[in-house]
Amino acid sequence: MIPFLSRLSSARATWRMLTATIAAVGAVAGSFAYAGLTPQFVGEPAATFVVDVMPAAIVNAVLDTLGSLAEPASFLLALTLVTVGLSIVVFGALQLEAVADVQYLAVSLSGGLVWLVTALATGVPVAAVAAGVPAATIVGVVEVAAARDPLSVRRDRTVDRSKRATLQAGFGTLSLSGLAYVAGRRRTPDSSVPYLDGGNRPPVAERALLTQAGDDAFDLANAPGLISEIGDFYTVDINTIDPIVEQEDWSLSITGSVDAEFDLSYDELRDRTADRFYSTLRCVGDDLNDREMDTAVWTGVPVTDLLEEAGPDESATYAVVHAVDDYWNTISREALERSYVVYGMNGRVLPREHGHPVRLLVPGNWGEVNVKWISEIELVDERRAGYWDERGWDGTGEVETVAKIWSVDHGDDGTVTVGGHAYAGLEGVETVDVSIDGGDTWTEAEVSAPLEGEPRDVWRQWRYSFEPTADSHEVVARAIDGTGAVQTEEPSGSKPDGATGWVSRTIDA
Ligand SMILES: Nc1nc2c(c(=O)[nH]1)N[C@H]1C(S)=C(S)[C@@H](COP(=O)(O)O)O[C@H]1N2
Ligand SMILES: [Mo]
Repeated sequence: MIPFLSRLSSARATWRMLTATIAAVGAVAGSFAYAGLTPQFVGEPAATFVVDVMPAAIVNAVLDTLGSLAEPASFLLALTLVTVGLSIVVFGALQLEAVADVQYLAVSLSGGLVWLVTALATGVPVAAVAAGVPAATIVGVVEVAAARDPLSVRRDRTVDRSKRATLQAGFGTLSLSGLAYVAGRRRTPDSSVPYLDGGNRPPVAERALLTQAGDDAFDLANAPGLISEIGDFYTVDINTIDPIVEQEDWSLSITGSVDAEFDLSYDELRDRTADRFYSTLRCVGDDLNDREMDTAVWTGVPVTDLLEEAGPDESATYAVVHAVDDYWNTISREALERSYVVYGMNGRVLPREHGHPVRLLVPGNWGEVNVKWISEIELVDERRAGYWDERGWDGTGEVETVAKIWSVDHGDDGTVTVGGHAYAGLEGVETVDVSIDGGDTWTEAEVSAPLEGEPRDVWRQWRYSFEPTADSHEVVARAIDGTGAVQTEEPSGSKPDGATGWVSRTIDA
């Protein structure tokens, strides 16, 4: 047999493959230890890739079946992909070494190639060293150990000798990966967010709103108050690892059908007169009684202030709002003119997962148009499909009215208190009706005081206590909005344009 072909024989290749996989795991671990969950981590471009290449139908099916597990699952898939990819690279280097028959060639080659691939994928050459070095080290350790092994004197024992070295390297890498995990966790940016003016509590104006909401809130079991805490506030976005945008690197461009396009820096935005207001967000994908609905105190500048400076054309009837994560969405000119570019949440700097440093807040409309990590507002003359429009959704307009039954509390005296949150967008919630007989008879629930201010886009809490007269009661709730319109009874799922119908729960006495 031709000598170099025998060196590529399958038995040996299997062990090279294993070495390559260990080196790839080491590279991923090294990269994580250095970068944490940031875009410099080699897993992040893979995660983006997973989301981008997966057909929309699959993404939706996965989200439906896995729910909140979808994100960790897609991250695991991304990590697997990246490990397989890098191990193919290292395997290539090992095979090349065998063909060329140059001892230790694969050490520098695999280190260099892993570095190159990581640098190209992340765009950060310096951080990519943290992936290249472990890969080279692991291949080096295996090769040196193998060369030292007395059995290796005889060429044909290559498989046996590398077996031992490879297994040792494998166990070593696994234990170091544990340390890398701990290190990477510590490098992941702190999710505790500073207060807006750098103090140790919210600035006065925000504090006043937070205090008011705190005073007016019902204390409902298993449900939030009138303000959702950062950390409890739901998050929905297309990213497995959210972008990190520094304030000093951020700018917003106003472009398209305007007299004068212009860019705005973070400092320039902060210098403008800001408003503070309550506003509720709800995802169009939120199931009827689910919890993708929350409220915060937001701090930001009305978009009309920026439009005044840009001078939009008469013909500009829509705006396409772009973001750093390649997400985009379209809203009507009318919705744009009631929007805010927001940089504060509950008196704190806008957190990373909610779009740091600046997002759009569109009072009254579904969550998906509230573009996070905003980069550009492009005025256009015709409506354009947004990210979710392209995936079969129709959720850029105003929200549906809903009363949730989130809270059921059995008192010691046998009374049952049910309650929850009701939201009707810009119309506001006027009252909530409750039925404990499946909708035959209705009573007005007690509702929390309406949080004042403009816009009026904020939920209210409701609660109702009753003495059970049967083993179980079918409790139904419906909201009535500020115009007197009753929440529609007609049931529909969330796709494409938001869930409708009345929430109903069977509650045992
Ligand atoms: N840049 C960007 N903005 C985005 C999204 C996104 O994926 N990327 N998701 C949207 C969706 S579908 C919703 S419901 C809201 C959720 O905002 P939150 O995560 O702050 O609750 O953000 C919207 N803004
Ligand atoms: Mo959403």
